[in-house]
Amino acid sequence: MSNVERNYQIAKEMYAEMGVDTDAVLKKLAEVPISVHCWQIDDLHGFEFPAEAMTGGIQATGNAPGLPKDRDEYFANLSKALKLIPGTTRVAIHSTYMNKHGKNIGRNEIGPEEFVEWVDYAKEKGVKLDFNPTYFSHPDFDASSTLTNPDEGIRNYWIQHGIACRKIGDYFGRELGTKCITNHWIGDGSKDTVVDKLTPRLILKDSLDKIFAEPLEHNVDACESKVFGIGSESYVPGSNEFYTEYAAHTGKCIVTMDAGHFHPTESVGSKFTSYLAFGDELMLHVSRPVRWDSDHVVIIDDATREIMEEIVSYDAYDRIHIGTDYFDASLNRIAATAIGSRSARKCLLLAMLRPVDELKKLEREGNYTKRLALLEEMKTMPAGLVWDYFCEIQGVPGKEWIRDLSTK
Ligand code: RNT
Ligand code: ZN
Repeated sequence: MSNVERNYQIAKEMYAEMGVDTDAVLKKLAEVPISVHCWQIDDLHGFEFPAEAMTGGIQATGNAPGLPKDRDEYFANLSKALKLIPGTTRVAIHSTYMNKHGKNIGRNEIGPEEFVEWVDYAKEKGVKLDFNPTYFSHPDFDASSTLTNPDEGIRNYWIQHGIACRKIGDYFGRELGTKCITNHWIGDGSKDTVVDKLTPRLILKDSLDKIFAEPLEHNVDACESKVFGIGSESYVPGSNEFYTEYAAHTGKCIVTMDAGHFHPTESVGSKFTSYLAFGDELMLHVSRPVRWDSDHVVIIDDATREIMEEIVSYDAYDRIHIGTDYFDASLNRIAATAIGSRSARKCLLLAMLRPVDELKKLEREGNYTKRLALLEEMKTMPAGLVWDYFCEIQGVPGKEWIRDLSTK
């Protein structure tokens, strides 16, 4: 028996005394998918216009060495990161990670051909894919106005991009035997006071109607809200209320909540049940907001723990889809991809290791003192020993991966 397994046996007994079956937890923990974003590996450069600056109110700051110099290095680095992430992993890619095979086509014209390598890669690695249209970082367009652009020609370009992307999502879903979530986020918004906030929202509604017109069997669309971005400090048409209403009224998409896209004191996890109460699904971008930035590497913090606790409390694994989203160029990018994804799953483990039925019972009985006492005692239980064993049985390095980390 390895040390890790022996430690696990001790932890297992301790959790059993608290009414938690750790073997069942480990089984479930391995199954719940986390959709790992592909863009931390290269600061969201992609392969289309890799040298261009990012637009659309987002920014990767930092200058760590190790940016992949070409496609091969990119995939090699992504593979290294995936090897460090235990549990069922999906990969979320952006349309700019396409391969045009030398063709001169715009984002409005892309199709499955530009992504065959990704499907091959996914099959080889045994992962599923999720997708994101890229309504930003385009040298010919100002990303502050895409699906809400008053210019019909420009707006149509982006509508066509949205349509093309969900067909690619449908292709991924068909090829890989699981629905692909295609997440639509636009950086549209305004730096300063807006007098007419309604017109952009009416235009956005119309654009989405056009994008989502055709039903697709293997694709689920999601719309990601945001409260503000760089250059869109005063107004963002694609707010949480807007997409929530759009999803509820049309049934054409689900809502994506990015943990960094709300007011600093709002907690994302506490919102889920309002959607679950109506039978709605949600997509998540697990991220970490710090001051103005919504995209620091995920860590084990209260906000992420609450997100996972809310999923576990209602067994909402099939209704709330977990994905990560951050880009920090100041760190070793392979490690950053692994750290955030591991921490997201560690938070899921911490949530699963709570005696949820007992806590709910105490709550029903109005025994709030015992509820609080139990919640607090659970926080110092040996979850790390369960995590180490999880990594071992998943064939993924535990803490020892840190030893091999050379780059700053
Ligand atoms: C931006 C959104 C969006 C992007 C990715 C790259 O604020 O969070 O999800 O981070 O599409
Ligand atoms: Zn996001």
